[in-house]
Amino acid sequence: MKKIRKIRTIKKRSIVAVGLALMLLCMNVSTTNVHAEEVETEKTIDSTTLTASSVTCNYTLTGRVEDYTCNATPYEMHGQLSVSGTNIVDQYGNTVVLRGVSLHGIQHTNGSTTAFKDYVNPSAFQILRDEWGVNLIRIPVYTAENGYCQGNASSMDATIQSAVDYATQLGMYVIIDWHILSDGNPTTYQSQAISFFSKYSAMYKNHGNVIYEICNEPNNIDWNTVKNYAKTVIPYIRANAPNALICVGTPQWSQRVDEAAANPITAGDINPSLTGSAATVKASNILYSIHFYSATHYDNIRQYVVTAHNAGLPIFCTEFGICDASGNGNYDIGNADTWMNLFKNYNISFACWNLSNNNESSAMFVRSCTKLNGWTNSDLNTTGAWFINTVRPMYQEEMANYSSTPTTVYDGVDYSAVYDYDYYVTKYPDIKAAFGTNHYAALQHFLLCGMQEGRQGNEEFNVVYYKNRYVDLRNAFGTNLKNYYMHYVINGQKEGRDGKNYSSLVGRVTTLDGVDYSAVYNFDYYIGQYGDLKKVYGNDDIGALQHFVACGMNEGRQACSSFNVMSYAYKYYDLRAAFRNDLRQYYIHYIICGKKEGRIGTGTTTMQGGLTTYNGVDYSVVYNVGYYSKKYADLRSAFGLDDEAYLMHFISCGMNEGRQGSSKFNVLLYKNRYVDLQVAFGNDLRQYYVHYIQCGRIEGRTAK
Ligand code: IDC
Repeated sequence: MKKIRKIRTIKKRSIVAVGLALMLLCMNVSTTNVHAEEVETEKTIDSTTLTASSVTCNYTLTGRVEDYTCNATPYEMHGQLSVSGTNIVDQYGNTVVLRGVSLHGIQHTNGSTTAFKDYVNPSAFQILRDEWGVNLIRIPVYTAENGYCQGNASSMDATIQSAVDYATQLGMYVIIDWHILSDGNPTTYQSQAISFFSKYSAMYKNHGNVIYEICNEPNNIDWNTVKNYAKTVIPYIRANAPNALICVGTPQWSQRVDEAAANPITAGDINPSLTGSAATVKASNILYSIHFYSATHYDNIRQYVVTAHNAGLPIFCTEFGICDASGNGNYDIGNADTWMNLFKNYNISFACWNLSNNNESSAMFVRSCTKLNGWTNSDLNTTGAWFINTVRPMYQEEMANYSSTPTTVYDGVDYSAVYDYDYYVTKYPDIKAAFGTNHYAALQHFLLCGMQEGRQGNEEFNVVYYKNRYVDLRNAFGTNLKNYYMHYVINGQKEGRDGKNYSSLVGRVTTLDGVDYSAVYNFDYYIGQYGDLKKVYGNDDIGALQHFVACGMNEGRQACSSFNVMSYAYKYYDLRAAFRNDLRQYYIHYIICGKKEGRIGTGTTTMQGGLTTYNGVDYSVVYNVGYYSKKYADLRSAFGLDDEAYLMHFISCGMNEGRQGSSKFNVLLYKNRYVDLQVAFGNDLRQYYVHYIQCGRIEGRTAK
């Protein structure tokens, strides 16, 4: 009672004195979320601490993702991480400090409005990344407290997987934290831990951004027990993810890194088949957890870190708070800053507890804020404001260093064979104007746009020359310029090719989209044949072939001396029956089968074979398509290669009009020659044809 009154008094004064942040702090003091005996006493709030904790965020948050652009994601900058000495280093060997936010328990809620798993959403993560400066998300998978080993595995699985997906899409690192706590002995749920880490390391074996934390806070248990647990569990992770970072908790709620340093996990512990010195070296890519809560943990705990660091132990602060160890109560900002300075000196990565609106000091948002993203300043609790003030300058410094550092490497590929920053920005003033001295952004422009546009990235490599020079590449890549650059970077340079001055074409392209047209197509023949094409494609074999494929074949253009589409169609009635006037198909047929079958592509000038029977009547004694089509140009232009259309025409009109369908039958001769027929048929010409087919020919009459 007394205490509460005291707080209220302070609150009144403080609203005037220090404003909103303090008020928010005071709203938190009535909660009693205490989990660890060591902190039971840490619940009073005195005025000194209150004054020290009044933090306002130094940045104006908009919470709008579109206001921020991250010109390189954390993973693009660093890729797969590893441990070197006491440091985490990136794929280029540079030291990296991860700046993380820990979610609250993903099975927990704040008791009314908010389920903590709902902070797992892409906008939230993107704001953390771009506006706050965070590059790491920690996902606490509580084992107990109705957690993973107490009936909630499947819904927690869904949250873990979404969180990893979003983090991966945003290029952020992510810790999967097996959050033992009330179950202080990690072996309590050891078999569940084995299945859990087997499953997730298999699922994420290709995710260089996933970090495994195998036990949050061992407590009331000695290091040997923890170490034995680690020796048992880690091989299951290593079987799938041989290089992933792994964090191991230490005794006393992850404070006794000194005990781990005295007896660290060795390579032989993880892989018993090793012997000699190979077995006794420290196991690779393993870090040990230090946790602190700054209103509880002071120099004596820091000393454990100093001791362990001096002994060469890689340390990761996978969780900390700036209040007391209950997650609530007092803040000690000054001591939190002292801890952060130590971390800065030792390059220790960290994750701050916790991203929620829970009713406690360690929550980053005020209780009344139910937003799951889009936060602005008034949504921040003291922890949130302090955290942003702390990490955002680190982020800004990292980005500034990163973007001003000359680089030719992007996503693990070195583009120096085709790209040089100075050359690129000097040659293209628009790029200089847009990106200034941001080396990363200029390189990214080259990769995302410049190559497609055929921009030159260094003195030695000119993509047009490279393309002109190598017909095998033109056959493979066509007009996709980016592929030529990539080819040179990955293979071409090694093969001794070069991109120097070749202004005229070497060789001739015959392949487009994987189809080789050489059976029907030759560049020089094609442009030689057609003046219109020569003008446009004189020095562009890909363009000419594209024209041939898109138009030339449909138009029946001839593109080599050994294949003329009309000759081919005239010669083969089986093909005409199948393709009729679809000229393109005759070319394709010849490419795919005709040539192999020994069919002939030139030399035929009239249609061979063809359809002569309709409705059971055989017209062949008075009609064949070769004769009929050759004789009548009007029909040729109407029917082209359509045998059926000619025959239909002959039957329905041609005979009436007295058209001649065969050299063997001239209807006028027939009529004039036989008076009996004239008497019978008069001027009905059709009847003479029918008569000849049915009787006349058999009777030995003639009509030629
Ligand atoms: C606390 C939460 C609190 C919750 C409690 C039990 O802040 O809301 O009721 O856990 O689930 C840790 C633990 C971490 C604690 C945190 C603060 O890893 O789970 O969260 N803390 O007590 N170690 C030291 C402090």
